[in-house]
Amino acid sequence: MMGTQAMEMDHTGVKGGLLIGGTWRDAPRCIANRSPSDIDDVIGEFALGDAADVEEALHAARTALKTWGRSNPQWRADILRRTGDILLREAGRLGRILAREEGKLLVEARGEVMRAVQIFYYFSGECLRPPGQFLPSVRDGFNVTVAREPVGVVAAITPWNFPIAIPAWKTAGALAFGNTVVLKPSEITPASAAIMADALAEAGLPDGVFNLIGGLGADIGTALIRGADAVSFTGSGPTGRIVLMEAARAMKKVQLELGGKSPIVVLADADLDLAIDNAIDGAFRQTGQRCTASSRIVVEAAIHDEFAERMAARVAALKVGHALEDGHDMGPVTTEAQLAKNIAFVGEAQGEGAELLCGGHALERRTRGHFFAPALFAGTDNAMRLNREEVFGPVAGIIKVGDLDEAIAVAADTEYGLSAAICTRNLTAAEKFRREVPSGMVVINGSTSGSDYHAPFGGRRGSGYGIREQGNAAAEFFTEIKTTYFNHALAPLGAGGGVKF
Ligand code: TXE
Repeated sequence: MMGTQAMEMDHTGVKGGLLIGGTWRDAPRCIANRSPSDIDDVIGEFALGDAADVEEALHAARTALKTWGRSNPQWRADILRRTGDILLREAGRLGRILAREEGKLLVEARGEVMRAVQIFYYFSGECLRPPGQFLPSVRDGFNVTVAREPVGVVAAITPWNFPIAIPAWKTAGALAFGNTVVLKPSEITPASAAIMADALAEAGLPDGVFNLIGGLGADIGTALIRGADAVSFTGSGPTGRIVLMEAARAMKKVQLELGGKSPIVVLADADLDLAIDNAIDGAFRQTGQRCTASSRIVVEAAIHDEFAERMAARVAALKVGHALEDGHDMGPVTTEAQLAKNIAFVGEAQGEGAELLCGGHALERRTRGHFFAPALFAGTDNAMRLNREEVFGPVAGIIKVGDLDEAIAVAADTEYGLSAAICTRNLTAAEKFRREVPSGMVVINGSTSGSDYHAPFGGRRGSGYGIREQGNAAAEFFTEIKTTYFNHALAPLGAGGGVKF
């Protein structure tokens, strides 16, 4: 059983290794995990695995599957519950590390840790609730059972924007239904997942059931996908397409959770204060780095000018700064590349004629971090690149529309389909929007972001592929169906006069 290497990682300079078969080990290559609030703050050095490490981790997971896959569900439930307990105990320290490595505010980071705790508790219960069926047979003497078996070894590939919640919901879901896991966290935010690995071990998870391979997707992605039985990926659209093609070639079960260009529609009858709160939450909370971010703000003409003016004043007043310091509304952008991308999108939108109401430039702060003034545009139309491609930063555009029908048409005119919100007091309008918008999730009078862990999460079209994550959808993805015909009466074939088929 491994030690508590990752648990001590809030001290700088501690190395994060690869976890293979219950043992942490070093690798010849490492990457420095630097805080985006202060690039001089090094959280640790993290190992970069290679394809040979992946092969070993897959072998360990396949060996462990023989016992874990048939284990007593109460045992699995106890381990997942204890993992939640340990993460809860570590919540303060883990929240700080998460805030340091990702850059979200401490309050947001603590919220994410608490979500991971809730996910482990939820899936602890799910161990005892795998779906199944007992059917009368159309053939005399037989009965039919439809049982769920683990898929096998699950490859979980996760992004940087939720460094503990996404690894938690993929891992806890997989383990609950008897699968074993090889997790590849984002190389940009590896520390939180390493702490989750330690929590699982402390909770009594047997060696090899959960393995962690840090590394670059381009180096190890293919080996991981080819060697696993199922692949659960969250990340960007382009990488998702690579993962999908690789998984299809090897005929692996695969689910993709990708980006979005989620609209929030504000009708003229909306509670404007609430609508502005929702739009700000959706577009700017967590530095706009959420796949469900509402980056298109679709506003009915009758209230457009008042809405734009009031929202711009609120956005301009948002305080941006170090994730660990009090008094800020927004932390830094997580990577230098993402900061450059945000700035490039702003420049291009201005070039296309959009009106920049506020923000859109890099900010100097006391520390050397990737700080960016949140940007709000008016005068945008849905054909602009700003409104077509995921920025993944605090950059949003207001689109003026004449009425509900036009709002729905604009909301639907995107290659994505993750989340969509409408703010209105009109029940009929809300229901029409709910029915007609082609989106995996719809929110009435709320933010496009934010979700419950016991409900399916995910999108359509360019936003997702395969079975949804979380809630009862998790059982669909993490199990395979086995239909059994049982001739309990030892009846001869054709007994009872039924048709032979
Ligand atoms: O994402 P990637 P990155 C968007 C966002 C961001 C951009 C790039 O716009 O600026 O993507 O971020 C692994 N085979 N989103 O580079 O590449 C990779 O190591 C297998 C939006 O972080 O999609 C990481 O663990 N795996 C998104 C994971 O895939 C590969 C969240 C995600 O990396 C791989 C994240 C390969 N060939 C980024 N190449 C959202 N909408 O939530 C990389 N990876």
